[in-house]
Formats: sequence, structure tokens, C-alpha cells
Amino acid sequence: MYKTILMAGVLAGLGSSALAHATLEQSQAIAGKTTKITLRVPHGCDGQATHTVRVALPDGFYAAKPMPKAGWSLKTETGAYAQPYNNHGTVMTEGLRSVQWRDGHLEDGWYDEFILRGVVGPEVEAGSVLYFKAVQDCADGSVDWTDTSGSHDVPNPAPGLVVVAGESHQSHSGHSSGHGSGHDSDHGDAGHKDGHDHNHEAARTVTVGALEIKGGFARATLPNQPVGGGFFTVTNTGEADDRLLSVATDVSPRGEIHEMSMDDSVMKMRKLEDGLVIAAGETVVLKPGGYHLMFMELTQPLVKGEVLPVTLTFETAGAVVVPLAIKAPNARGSDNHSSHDGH
Ligand SMILES: [Cu+2]
Repeated sequence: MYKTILMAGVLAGLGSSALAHATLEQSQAIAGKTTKITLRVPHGCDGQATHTVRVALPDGFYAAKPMPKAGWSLKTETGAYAQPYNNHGTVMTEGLRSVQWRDGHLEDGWYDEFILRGVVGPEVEAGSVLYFKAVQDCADGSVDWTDTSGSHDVPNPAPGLVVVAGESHQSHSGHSSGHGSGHDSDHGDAGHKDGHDHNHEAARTVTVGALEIKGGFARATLPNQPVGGGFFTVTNTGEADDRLLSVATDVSPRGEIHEMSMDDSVMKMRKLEDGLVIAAGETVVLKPGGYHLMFMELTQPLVKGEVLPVTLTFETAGAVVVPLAIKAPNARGSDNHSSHDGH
């Protein structure tokens, strides 16, 4: 129990530093669907009040509309899209590209949210990140949130969300996810993809620092199954060791890094309290029966064919979002993982 509390403290510590940044409330959006974007502004510029909040809309986000805000005036800019979109049978080649909420007053010690909505282009690849670069203007300066490198170690990461594949019509009715993004869409037919290749894009290689991560997958869970497992292969192409410190995901309040090993001819699982070392020049495989990610207290089932974005945090390389393709409950493993029931 003590370990659990200690771990929670460490996670809370990481969380609070992330909260100091401007972020989006939404962590995911579905390709081809309408989604709401909520920019959270947690502080001003070095103690000064914010009077303007500017947000640039990324390519791949169209038919956007800002939500007006009492006490702030709205200024918008339109421009050409990177590609045309079919919006209810009308071809759109341009539209809203940036929004400014101006002439407001948000004290450094206050918190507020700035909202817009739009459609994620059906062409946006699952697993890619849409960044909404944001800038706060104050009396004597600005704070920018415009770094789109994907690293969480920079002082000014741009707010972003992970795009997941559009659902097929068949699987939609059976979808029990509590995730709201896009489900209120009135653009449901805008470029609906067939559901068969959802997993395909998730298999691509993700690079962060000297690390190359590929083959990410998770196992679909049965209804009421309390935990889920995630796997991937990581190669350290650098000169120095790195270490996987934590995993975070929307579907679980607690992600852990586990190891399965034989102990007196009994397969046992244990949590790696100090993380998992990725030695320089080495490849570490997380797989069923070996090292794995474990998502405790699942808040929703992992559905085969969907993509689960997880945020991995490494000691040196920093944090990176890795899409895990959700495969069959027994995917790529012969072990029955039954010891997980004891969690
Ligand atoms: Cu486990």
C-alpha cells in the first residue's frame, strides 16, 4: 500500500508541472468528426494579467467556429486550407484559420477556458497530433505555447490532441466509450473510413530523442475486465542509457510498467517501481509474458480495431504520445495473463 501511495505522489508531481502549461481539455479527436477544442489557460505572463489569447488552427481542422466569451471581443482570420474539404456536399477551400479573444482581463492567479469547434479532416492519419499553437498577450509581453516538437521538456509545448481513426458504421452502435469527442457530430459522413485499417497507422514508428518506438499494440478487454495491457518495441539509438518512467492514458487513472518473470516455476508479475531501463544501443521488447504496460482500473473497455494513445515519459528523451493498435484479447501471446486478475 505504501508503494502505491508513493507512486501516486510521483505521478501527481509530474501532473502539476504539466498543468502549468496551456493545454487542451480534449486529448483525442476522431478523424472526420466534429470536435470541441477547449484551451485551458492556467496563468498569466510572469505575474501579469492576460488581455488577449490567440489560437492558430492547424491544417487538417476545418469548418471551425469560435465560441464568443463574455468580457472578450472576438477577432478571426480566414485563409486557404491546405486541401479542400467536402462539407455537406459543398467544397470548402478556405475558412477560419486563427482566433483571437481580445480586450479581456484574466489575472495571473485566475484560470479560464477558450472554446471553439470544428471538424478533423478525414485524411488526418490516426496517431498524428493536431497542435493548436496559442499565445497569451499581457501588458508588457507574451507567453507562447507554440513548440510543436512533441517534447514535453520544452518550456512552451503547443496544446495538442491525438487523432484517432474514424469508426465504421457497424462498430459505432456497439461503441460504449464515454469519450465525448465527435460523438455529437453532424458531419458523420465526411470521409468515413472503413474500419478495417484502423490499426494500420498505429504501427508506424514514433521517434523521440534517441528512441525509436514501433509495433505498439494493446489487447482488447472484455466487459468489466479491470486492467488492460500495452506493448511496443523501443530501440535506443543514442550513446546514453534512458529509462521509461511512466505511462499515462485516458482510459485509466493509473498506468504502470510491469515485468513478468518465472519465480520458482510460477509466472509472476511485478511493478517496476524504478521504471524500465532502455540501455544505449539496445532494443527492449515489451510483449505478453514479458515487460508490459498495465492500465489499472480501466474506465472503459479497450475495443478491438480502435487506437489507444498512451503518453510515455522517458527520463532523458522526455514524453511522447504513442498510438497502440488495439488487437484481439489474445494477440501475440500464448500466456493467459491470468495473474492480472489478482490486481
Ligand atoms: Cu501486469
